[in-house]
Amino acid sequence: MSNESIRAAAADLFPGGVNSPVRSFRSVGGNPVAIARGEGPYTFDADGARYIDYIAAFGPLILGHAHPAIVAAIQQAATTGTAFGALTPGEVELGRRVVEATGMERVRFVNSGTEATMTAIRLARAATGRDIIVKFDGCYHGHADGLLVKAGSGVATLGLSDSAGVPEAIAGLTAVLPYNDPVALEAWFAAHPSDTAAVIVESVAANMGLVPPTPAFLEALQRVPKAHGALLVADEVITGFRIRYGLSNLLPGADLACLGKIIGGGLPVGALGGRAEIMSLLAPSGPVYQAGTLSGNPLVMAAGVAMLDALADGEAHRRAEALARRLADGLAAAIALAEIPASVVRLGSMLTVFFRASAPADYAEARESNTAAFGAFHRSMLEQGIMLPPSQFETWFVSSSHGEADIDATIAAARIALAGTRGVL
Ligand code: KE4
Repeated sequence: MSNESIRAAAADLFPGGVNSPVRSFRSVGGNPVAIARGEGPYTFDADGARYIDYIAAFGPLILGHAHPAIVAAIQQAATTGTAFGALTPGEVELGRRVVEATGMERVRFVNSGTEATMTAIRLARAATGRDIIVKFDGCYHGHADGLLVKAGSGVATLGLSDSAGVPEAIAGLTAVLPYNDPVALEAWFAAHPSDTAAVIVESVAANMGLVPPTPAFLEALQRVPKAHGALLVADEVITGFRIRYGLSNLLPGADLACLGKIIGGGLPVGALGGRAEIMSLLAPSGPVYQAGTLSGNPLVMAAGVAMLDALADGEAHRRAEALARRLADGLAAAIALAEIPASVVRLGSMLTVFFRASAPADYAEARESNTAAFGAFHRSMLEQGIMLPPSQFETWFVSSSHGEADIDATIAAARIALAGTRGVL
């Protein structure tokens, strides 16, 4: 099948022709390609075209595509069965590694980041006896109803539904504050000192493009909720095991942390964990119900163990970060040479090119980016064999499987693609 025939068939099967909206390429224009296979830093579409890939399945593939150790682990696990609906050795193997790497006292495996954050919020509400949740504008925590909420009219007001089908009654239990604004967080708790169950935040915002937290914001996140009896939930679905082996260490004071992506080696996974006194509230040890047919699935656990064992010595992180630094530096030089109003933000092996003269500090500034220019840039890069995440508000991921030649080819392609954006600046 070709890209075109797969797109045509998919249009008759799936809403918008995809199984996750961002894959539609709607925000960058052009037609989505169908990826038939991946190998190391490369993906190959149904027409056989090769791309240097920076989507990395939106984060899990820090070792690159089809890593031999992960493929072998999945193949081996599959020979003994694919699911049992019972406790399995693989859960203990991955659970032990996650607990040792993160300092969590207890962990619960689920099947997606959405399930992890949804459960963490339910747990926080049970632990505090409170209903209100605080999130931050531009942060994404999956598609649970209470998290599809946009900022209300004022900073200290409750949120409004950000998706059809989410009742205002549910959205009204979530407040949305500006990211990187410790004063707004202080103001929220001054106005609502005792009715907030939890604050949930991406340890590094990567869903408005990459917008790192300021030290003042990190300090307020770990002080203010706690001072008012609320829990802090660190969403490390992207950053967990991405920046280092374990949690990012940016929010060591978090009461709960959510994981996903990397710990499943590219298979469907999520996890939440924290102190035993909180986690013990989860069924069957406590009154907070949560369940999952395929939670702790043996193939996922095997892939996760292979992934974490390959990351444990830190070498893959060091290599991916060095390559990302080379890429970010090259892109910044190309932007300066082209005199284009764009900026590069990098943290570890993650980066974003914002079509905005300076790096944004929050979502309001990120939204000032020229998305038409990003679309032109994305299409040109795709034509030159470089696969970028199809949105200005996503993050690029560099893997340990990329090579310097791939990075240099990407920078060369960017020089051409940047020149092509002049028509839409
Ligand atoms: P999933 O339910 O998609 O496994 O995870 C939700 C989630 C939770 N927390 C963070 C910080 C996340 O970034 C995500 C999901 N990330 C997006 C891309 N930024 C997934 C891609 C998609 O939606 O197709």
